[in-house]
Order: sequence, then C-alpha cells, then structure tokens
Amino acid sequence: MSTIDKAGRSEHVTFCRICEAMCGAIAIVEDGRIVDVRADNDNPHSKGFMCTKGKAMVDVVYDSDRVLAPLKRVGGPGEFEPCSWDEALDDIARRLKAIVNEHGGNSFAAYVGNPTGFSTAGPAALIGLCRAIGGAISYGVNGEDHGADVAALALQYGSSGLLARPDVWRTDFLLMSGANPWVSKGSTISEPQIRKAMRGIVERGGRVVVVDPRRTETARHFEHVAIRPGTDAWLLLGMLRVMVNEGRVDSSFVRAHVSGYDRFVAVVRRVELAACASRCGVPAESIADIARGFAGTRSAAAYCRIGASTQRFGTLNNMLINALNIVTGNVNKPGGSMFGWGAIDFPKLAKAGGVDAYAPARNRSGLPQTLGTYPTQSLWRDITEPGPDRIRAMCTYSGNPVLCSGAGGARLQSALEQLDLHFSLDFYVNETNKHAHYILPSPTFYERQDIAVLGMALAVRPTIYATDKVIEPRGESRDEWRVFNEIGKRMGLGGAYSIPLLRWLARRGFNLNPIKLYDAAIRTSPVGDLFGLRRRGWSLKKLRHHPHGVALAEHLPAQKLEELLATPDKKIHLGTEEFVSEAFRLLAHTEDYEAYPLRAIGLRESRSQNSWMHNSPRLMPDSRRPTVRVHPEDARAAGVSGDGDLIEIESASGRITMGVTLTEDMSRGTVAVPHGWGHHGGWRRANAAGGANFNDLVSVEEGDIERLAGMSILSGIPVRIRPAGCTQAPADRVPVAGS
Ligand SMILES: Nc1nc2c(c(=O)[nH]1)N[C@H]1C(S)=C(S)[C@@H](COP(=O)(O)OP(=O)(O)OC[C@H]3O[C@@H](n4cnc5c(=O)[nH]c(N)nc54)[C@H](O)[C@@H]3O)O[C@H]1N2
Ligand SMILES: Nc1nc2c(c(=O)[nH]1)N[C@H]1C(S)=C(S)[C@@H](COP(=O)(O)OP(=O)(O)OC[C@H]3O[C@@H](n4cnc5c(=O)[nH]c(N)nc54)[C@H](O)[C@@H]3O)O[C@H]1N2
Ligand code: SF4
Ligand SMILES: [Mo]
Repeated sequence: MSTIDKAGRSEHVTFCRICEAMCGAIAIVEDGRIVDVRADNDNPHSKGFMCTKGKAMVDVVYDSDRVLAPLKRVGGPGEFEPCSWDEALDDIARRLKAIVNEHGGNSFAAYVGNPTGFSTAGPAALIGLCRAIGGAISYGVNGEDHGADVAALALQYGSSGLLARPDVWRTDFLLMSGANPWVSKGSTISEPQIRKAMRGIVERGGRVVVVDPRRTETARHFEHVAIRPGTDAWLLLGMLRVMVNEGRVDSSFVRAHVSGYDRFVAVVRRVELAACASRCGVPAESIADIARGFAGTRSAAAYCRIGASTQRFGTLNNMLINALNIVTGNVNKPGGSMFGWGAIDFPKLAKAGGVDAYAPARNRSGLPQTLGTYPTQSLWRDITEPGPDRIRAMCTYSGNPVLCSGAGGARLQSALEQLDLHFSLDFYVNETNKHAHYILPSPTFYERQDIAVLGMALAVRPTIYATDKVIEPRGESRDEWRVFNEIGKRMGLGGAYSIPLLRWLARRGFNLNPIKLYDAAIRTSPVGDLFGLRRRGWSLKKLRHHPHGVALAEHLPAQKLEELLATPDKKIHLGTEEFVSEAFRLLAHTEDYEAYPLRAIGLRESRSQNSWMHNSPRLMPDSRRPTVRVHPEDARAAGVSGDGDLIEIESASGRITMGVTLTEDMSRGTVAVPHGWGHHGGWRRANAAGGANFNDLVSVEEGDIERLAGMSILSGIPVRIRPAGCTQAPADRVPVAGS
C-alpha cells in the first residue's frame, strides 16, 4: 500500500528481510527511487523497532557495484561480460539438461544461502526445479547454523518443524546460551522487541542468565556466566545433575509426556558436579544456583543458539537445553518453551516437504540432511571426489559458502572451478559466484513481493503480514521464481514445480506464482479463511486491506501436546540412542591446551550481516576494519602490544592475519573472530576492508565434524596467537583456569 504526500513522495508499507526479526518498515519513494526508510510504528510485530541495516539496505539497492545485467564468465574467476537473459537461460538449460541426462539428478546441487530464508517465491521455485529434475540435492547453511537445533527437535519431539522458542514476555527465568540478541536481534525467535521483553523479565523480579565466553552486548545487562568455549554440555549436565539429585523435576509432566526418562537419568548420574565445574570453568555453586533458580520458578525457559550449536557437541547441547525445559515441565507452557501457532503451520509444511525427520538422507560424504539441506562443509569433496553422484552442476542462490561454509571454504574455491556448470542468483559478484559461469541479477527485497513466513513461524506474539514490491526491479534483474521456472521450461520440464499438475499446467501457459502456495497454506491454517468457509479468516487478498499487518493473539497459546508431538508414541524422547552415545562421547573427550592454549569463538557485529552488507558506506565507513577481540593479558602473554596491531591466529588447520582489539570483555583464554571477512569479490568497499576468513581456521577432518547434524565446529577452536610477521613459536603459553 502506498500514500502520496504533498511533495509527491510516496510512502510504502513494507518490511525488512535481512534477519529473523523481519521488522516493519516504511519506504519513502521519490521518482521511482527509494530515498529513505524508517521504522513502521503500526506494524504489530516490530512496533516501531528497526535497526541500521534495514535503512542501509538502500545503499545495496543503489550500489554501483551491484550486478544489474546477466553476466557470463569469459576468463578467470571474476572475469565476466554482460550477456542477454536469453543467451544465459538457453545455455544454462541446455548444459544442465545434458549433465543430468548423462549423470543423473544427483549431479546437480543447489546451495541456498541465508537470505533465501526471508524470500517466499524464489526458494519454493528452486525446490520445484530440483524436484522436477529428480534427485537434485541441496546444500545450505544448516551445517553452520540450525542443523544441531533441528536435529535435536526431530530426535526429541519427532519433527524438525517443531521450532521451540522461549516465551520471553511471560517467563520468570530465561537461560540464554550462545546467543547475543542485542546484536543478532534474535534467532529461531522472531521478536524485534526482544530487548524490552528481556528487560521485563528482570523488572518483574525474574532472572536472565546469559552463558557466553564473552561479556557480550546482551550479557552486560544481565547475570553473565563466562563459560569456557566448547564446554556447554558440561554446564547443562551439571544443572540436570543438581535437579535430578535434589528431586527438582516435574514428575507429573515427565510421567505424562516423556519416554526414556530412566535411561536419561542414568546418564546424568554418571557426571559429577565437580567434574562439570572444572570442565566448563563455572564454579559448582553457580551451576547449582542456576539449576535451583531455573527449577524453582513458576515458569522458566532455556534457549541456545549459534555459540552453543557450532560446537563439537552441538546437537547434544541442544538436546540438553530442551531437556532442561522438559524435566522441569516447561514445554508448551506460558513462560516456558513454546511451539509456533498462527498463520504458518511450520511442522505441517516441513512434513509436507518430507524434511521433518532426523537425517532422512545422507549425502555422498555420509553427512546427514537436516531440514532439507546438507552441510556445506563437504561440498568441495562432493564436487571433486570421483565416483557416483559426483556434483557436476551447481546453482548458488543468495549465498557465499567460500566465506561462510564453515570448514573447507578455501578448498571449495578450487573445487568450484571443476564444475561443468555453475550459475548463481545474486546482486553482487561475491567470493563464491566469481567462480560461476553465469550470474543472474536478482531484485533486492525492496523490489519483491513477500509474505513474512519466517517471522510469522518464529514469533512469540503471533502476527500476519505481507508486502508488495516497493519499486520495480532495477536494471535487468528478474524475480527469482521466474528465473528458475524459465530454466525448468527451457529444459523441457514444463516449469519449476514440485507438483506434477503444476508442471502440466505450466506447459499449457499457466505459470503459478509459488507465493500462491503459501497463500493456500495461510488460508488452510487455524486462522485462515478456509477458502471462504471461515468469514473472519485470513488470506493474502484480505491482508491487502491491512498493509501494516495484524496481531492474531497477544501470546502463543499452549496447545494439545499429544497432538503437537510427532513421535510415533506421542511422547517426548529423552533417552534416545543418539543422546546416550553423544553423552558418552563427551565423557571420553579430552581437550589439550598445550600446543594451542587459546580457544577461538565467533563474533557478530551490528553493522555486518554474515559476509555481505560490507559494501554499504553507512555500515562500512572507510575507517572500519574487522578485528579479533583478545583479552589484554592474553595479548601481553603472546607478545602482542596494542590495539590495532596485526596478529596471526593459528590453528592446526590454518592461519589468518587480522587486526586486534584488546578488551576485558573476553574471558581469559578466548579470542573472538568475526566471520565473513577477507573479501575478494566484486564489492570494492568490502574488498578494501581487509580482514580474513575465519573459516580457514576450521578443520575439515572427519573427526572434527559434529556427529549428529554434521555441523562445522566454529566455537572452541584450539588456536594460538602471535604478532603478525613473527615466525617463532609463541613465547608464552596462556594458562587456562581449571584445565
Ligand atoms: N565462522 C563462522 N562461519 C559462519 C557463521 C559463524 O557464526 N561463524 N555463521 C553461519 C551462519 S549462521 C550462516 S546463516 C551462514 C551464512 O552463509 P551464506 O548464506 O552462504 O552467506 P551470506 O553472507 O549470508 O550470503 C549472502 C549472499 O546473498 C546475497 N543476497 C542477499 N540478499 C539476496 C536476495 O534477496 N536475493 C539474492 N539472489 N541474493 C541475495 C548477497 O549479495 C550475498 O552474496 O554463515 C555461516 N558461517
Ligand atoms: N548484526 C547481525 N545480525 C545477525 C547476523 C549478522 O551476521 N549480523 N546473522 C544472523 C544469523 S545468520 C544468525 S544465525 C543469527 C545468530 O544469532 P545469535 O546466535 O544470537 O548471534 P551470535 O552473535 O552468533 O551469538 C553467538 C554467541 O555465542 C557465543 N559463544 C561462542 N562460543 C560459545 C560457547 O562455546 N559457549 C557459549 N555458551 N557461547 C558461545 C558468542 O560469544 C556469541 O555471543 O544472527 C542473525 N543476526
Ligand atoms: S533487526 Fe533485522 S529485520 Fe529488523 S531492520 Fe534490522 S536487519 Fe532488518
Ligand atoms: Mo544463520
């Protein structure tokens, strides 16, 4: 919807699609050009919140480095010339058809990057193209992001679609581990007002405990527990040991809803609180205090994200976080850990897509599929290693795995050069698609129609909202679903649809916009109009009269747990084989601090979004450089003298050089390295920022891959540091307390 003011400027109600908060926005347009963006006070989801990135996106829309015409590779990596859409699409379709005809569907792989999570029609069409080809497989960011989380949900609740999130507005105790919502704005929870919600817990007399090796922007406001990197499972087992020992469990909930409890307890009883304390670096009294506080309140919610998931025991961590909610009866309860409700029934969508089970398939490297995609860290091997199902053709869709795929980014660069066909949909030449044969220009989200699917699926205050495009796609950029559909058509498949009937219709000239499939999902949801049967229900058409969106309920309702759970016996599974074997693996695992005395962890910053938005002058002033955060004592011990010095960070797998920022926010023995830097793509400002690729430090060895979800290990990487250019072994070893 738009309104026009006296100066001829129009205001368009829309929303930002950079992160999971999905904030409502007003875009101001003059002569077909966005001149400003401000927060939408009337959007019931974000209620006037918006961060700098949503506005800085205007820099991306009008970036002179943006790709605005199809590009064809004419030389080495990054050497492109513009070509026509017809030339690009015909050649891609012809080559892709020949490759899958000769080598089978599995020789084609798609890589779907993080921004696809905020787009509606394009990703659905890519899935459609893969299904139409038959056998095509997808890689995605789950191996560095959601894999451990959704694997745990499938193993314990029976479906990866049962996305659990803390009921932050009503809880009395929030345990938050490995997450920094002050910067990230929340993940696996869509709540733009999360700061207010978290402050409210304390104002109501409750507690918020933030577990993080760094005193983060979030931790600063609450009780901070400075855990040793990579050891969360010990802290969580310690808490569970206290609860079990002291009988602080909700026995009636456990009796009614849990299977495998005795087996679970038998494992918990194998760990001693003192051992937990010495392994995770948190005093036994603190662990007991948090456990008693958590179990002793009316409602409590445990939640973890990236820092806890990207560990050697990432899935175990997620299972233990869920276990805290489960044994205390805080599942599906106001103030506890809640499941989604509203216009998007995510478990139903995940089931319909056949992606809800734990590891329903494995790729040629043996890594498990989670929520539909394989971990990207094996992509380089799956392209290069001879044998059946070797990947020969690829589509990279809004992603940059060379900088972001956890392990193997450097190997991926050379592997990509071996592909017979690689095409990418993006609006930049990035470090990955510079190796492609074609780059097909995409509209930014301000140039695209969308439904806020992820925001609606992950909300704690159910809302419904959608947007039309604000401006026409710039240059020759084309809606992504049309591009995939056109490739399917030119391959002789009819179109890019999973459903054969839709391909049949496409052959006859009827090309359904996949956004209509989401409209159908909304219409058949508990709040949908059931195609006219429920007068007060919602549809995309009706939503047009409510451009700011609509609040569907004040809070998530508690639902019938037996109906929600997707396990065959309708119970929550606590004592699974996977849990027991991971717990025993943890007990047997030892850490060596001799050669590599420090531990590297990740770092997200407000003015950065993974590996992109680094070309925006608003976010990247000339003076800004990515830096590694180090405690001053650790720096001194390594001979690093001051802020801004270049240092080398070395792991057993690689070495990178970056500037350093000294800060006592770091706990001793830990260094924090931002990811997504070290650019050499078509984005000049980003290239000039320097820095290096964190993931060069990450091991690609089989034994260093998280076992249940195939996650890359990005938290707790053994490293040492020294001044850059220094060739000697580090002079000093930094003692790690308690190890
Ligand atoms: N060391 C380390 N590595 C990590 C992480 C970490 O914490 N530490 N985090 C991991 C996580 S959680 C994630 S999600 C991944 C992210 O990994 P990726 O998704 O592979 O990387 P991004 O930087 O998000 O890639 C964004 C690309 O998409 C393009 N793009 C943006 N919007 C659109 C759009 O609307 N359409 C199209 N066609 N293109 C678009 C951008 O131009 C850019 O080229 O990184 C992972 N890697
Ligand atoms: N500004 C900005 N916002 C973003 C993004 C971005 O790049 N920039 N990325 C988006 C994406 S793709 C995602 S997935 C989300 C992620 O959302 P979050 O998970 O909330 O964000 P992170 O900053 O990665 O938080 C991880 C935290 O884990 C801590 N940590 C590291 N190692 C350990 C450990 O061993 N144990 C514990 N307990 N903590 C540890 C880190 O210090 C860090 O504070 O953010 C999203 N939002
Ligand atoms: S918090 Fe996320 S969705 Fe909201 S404006 Fe910032 S980047 Fe966009
Ligand atoms: Mo992510």
